[in-house]
Amino acid sequence: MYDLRSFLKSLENNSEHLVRVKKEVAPKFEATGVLQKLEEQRKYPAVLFEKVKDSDIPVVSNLFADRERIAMAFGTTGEDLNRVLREREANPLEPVMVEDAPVQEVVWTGDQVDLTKLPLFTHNEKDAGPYITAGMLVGKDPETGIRNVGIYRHMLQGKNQIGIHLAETGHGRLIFDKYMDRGEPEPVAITIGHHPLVYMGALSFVPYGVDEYTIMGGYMQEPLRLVKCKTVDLEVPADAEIVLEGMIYPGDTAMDGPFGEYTTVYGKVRENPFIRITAITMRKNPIYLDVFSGHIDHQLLGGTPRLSTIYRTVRAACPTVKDVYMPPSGCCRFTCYISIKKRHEGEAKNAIAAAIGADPFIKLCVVVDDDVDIFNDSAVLLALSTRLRPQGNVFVIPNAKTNALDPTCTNELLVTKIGIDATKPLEGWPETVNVPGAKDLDLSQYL
Ligand SMILES: Cc1cc2nc3c(=O)[nH]c(=O)nc-3n(C[C@H](O)[C@H](O)[C@H](O)COP(=O)(O)O)c2cc1C
Ligand SMILES: [Mn+2]
Repeated sequence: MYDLRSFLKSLENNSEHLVRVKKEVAPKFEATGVLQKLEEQRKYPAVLFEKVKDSDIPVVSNLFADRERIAMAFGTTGEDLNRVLREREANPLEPVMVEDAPVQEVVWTGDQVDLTKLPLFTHNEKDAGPYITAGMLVGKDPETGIRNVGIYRHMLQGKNQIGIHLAETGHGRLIFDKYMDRGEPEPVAITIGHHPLVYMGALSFVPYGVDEYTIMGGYMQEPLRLVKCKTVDLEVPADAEIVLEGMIYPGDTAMDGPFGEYTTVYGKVRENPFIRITAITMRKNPIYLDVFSGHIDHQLLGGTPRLSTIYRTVRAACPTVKDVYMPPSGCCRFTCYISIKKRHEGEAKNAIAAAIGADPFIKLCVVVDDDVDIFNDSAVLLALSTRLRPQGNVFVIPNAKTNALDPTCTNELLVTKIGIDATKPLEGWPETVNVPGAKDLDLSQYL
């Protein structure tokens, strides 16, 4: 059975991946200060803050800040993560309903609802206030009844009120617009704290109409356990830590932002809808999960599961694609590296077109040969330095659609995209240096 605490347990006594802070920390800047300091030292453990000021609930953050740790959640290694993701995504499982749910051991409704009792962090200096950053929001298409899950960050706006920013690129926006067009309120529920595979499923880049709960089941290789909500007609993961239930009413808006985004800069203030919280349910001793917004925790969480959809689309254009990666140096969204075993000249360009078509966030797409390690920025830069012949191999798509948060985007949603074919020509290219026998040499015999 998968939940947040079982995963934390698996990391116990592994200080590279989990550290505990016993000293009390302030939820505003002090906890995230610890995370930024670790980041400056190039350390990316999950951090369990045992005591957060003014709350009885401990907080875990930075859970997704390391690709190797995400792979551990899948029971594999970083090297094999993309393959495992793709395989499991292709085998979704329907969730099952249960009656008794740990996440409903405690139920607050009506006047009991008080979000200020939760240890919400204020992350970065210019943030408008505390934000919920690890909430998986479920909604239902009002026409088909099909569920959709995604992560949407929420500004704390009152005891029972949080904001919501629904980007034009997300399915959450499509559902919201359908309710508003009908003039009806939208019921929603937000899950905070669960196993990393459940989060990966929420961020999987599956088409509209695919219920992300089935992808979570695929990732876990067992059905996700769901329970009915207390105040809205929706289902939430039974083994979660905390759930917020609520309604978005037509016309309800409030100012939201600025907020530090995955782009590493602040997103601007917007007039956004808000959610009226009708219930908070939780375990008896819940653990609150936070995502360190604007930092690698946020980037890897969002960027990792997208890679399987990009791969699948690129593979249709170029069957010999080896792998795809969106590195943290591109915020895990804007830059995409693709390695291929080139069979025909021009194939790399088809691969680029497919990747840019698959994911509107990609702005710079580089294709290299299969001997280049795309998980290593330096190796890709070496290929750009030694193999790229820019004439005819760099192309630009002016004014294509992107995500509004891209700091270079104009006119709300337009950005210029660049494709680079850095593969060597099939004929007449010099060989790469190599010392014969070095691969199998046992260094302990010599040093
Ligand atoms: C920590 C985190 C916070 C996010 N916050 C938002 C947000 O506030 N608004 C938004 O539109 N997308 C946000 N996203 C991106 C969406 O979760 C992502 O696009 C997801 O695939 C949407 O799923 P859906 O299209 O099925 O609704 C966030 C992602 C992460 C990892
Ligand atoms: Mn979706």
